[in-house]
Amino acid sequence: MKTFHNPLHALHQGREEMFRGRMVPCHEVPARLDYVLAELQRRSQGVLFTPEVDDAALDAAIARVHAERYTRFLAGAWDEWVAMDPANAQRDALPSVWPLPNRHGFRNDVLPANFAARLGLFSFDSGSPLMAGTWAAARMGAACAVAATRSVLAGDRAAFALTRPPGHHAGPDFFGGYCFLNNAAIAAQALRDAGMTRVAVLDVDYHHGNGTQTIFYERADVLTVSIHGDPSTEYPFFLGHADERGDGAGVGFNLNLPLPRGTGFKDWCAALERALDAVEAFDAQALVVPMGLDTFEGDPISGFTLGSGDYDTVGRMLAAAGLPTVFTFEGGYAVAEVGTNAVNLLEGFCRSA
Ligand code: SP5
Ligand code: ZN
Repeated sequence: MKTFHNPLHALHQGREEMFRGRMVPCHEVPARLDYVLAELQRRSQGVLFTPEVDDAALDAAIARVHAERYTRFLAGAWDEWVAMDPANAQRDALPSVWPLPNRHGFRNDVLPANFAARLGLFSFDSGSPLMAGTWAAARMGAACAVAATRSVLAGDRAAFALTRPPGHHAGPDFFGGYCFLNNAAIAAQALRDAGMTRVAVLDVDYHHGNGTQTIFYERADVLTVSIHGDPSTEYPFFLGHADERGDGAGVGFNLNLPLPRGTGFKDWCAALERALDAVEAFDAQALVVPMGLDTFEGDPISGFTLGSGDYDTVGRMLAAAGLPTVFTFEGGYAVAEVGTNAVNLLEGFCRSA
């Protein structure tokens, strides 16, 4: 399988995230991707590419999913942060005030002049630091998602976008959950734009793919399915329940399969069977898999108990769907094991594909 990555991912390197009133070291670190690369090379799994970027084509692919005022904000955010106070150059930008438009009637139609206010307007948590290289890294990640999509459109059975920062929590106009651009949604939309009439997204990250759900919630042409920790107790808390089925034309085209913290492989697998049944019933022409490895038993911030060997089975089950498949790299914070787990899944897929 071809893997698309870009060394510029390392420009995004947060120092600390807010957790329970304290700043704690970031979980989403560049070494995660390095471990995956090292394992791909060690096991000679596939071929590595760094995509050449056509700026206009990339910006167009991103604009199909994200609001213009949001990407304009991201592109200039670091300079504005430093302009607020030159001392900010030594600190990552984190939001600390949010408009909560749905619940309290705060307005989100007036763009605040104050940068800290805009940082809150375009985000939903204070765990996703933004720094000088965030936009470049996120943009190159999106380029990898587009390149993986092109390789599948050109006839490859599957391709892997080894993206950092991850993407599935990012919505049309907000970042959060360590995510800035929704690489999986960009891939799904690019597949649609290339003529695939029905595209399915099957999110296997521990956390609900709230950004992807929101992006496609009112559409019948992209089925979104997510298997994740029950949001009653697990991040991102405010979306991901089983009764969210879609809206308008999209009713019936979103499926959430929340599972309790502590779920092991047997029950997780039963959920994957249900997810794959939904993909089959939808008659998808292509599949996008936001591939989080934070379902692993050793993950420091998650609560399922999949073992390293189980990812081989996951890969084989995904391959059995028989669809052209784009993988994007999402969570997985047991850093030393994330390479083994990712490549187990990809190898399992390739052996069965
Ligand atoms: C892509 C992805 O997997 N995003 C997950 C974002 C989760 N963010 C909140 C995690 C808070 C966990 N902090 C635990 C610190 C304990 N030392
Ligand atoms: Zn996750």
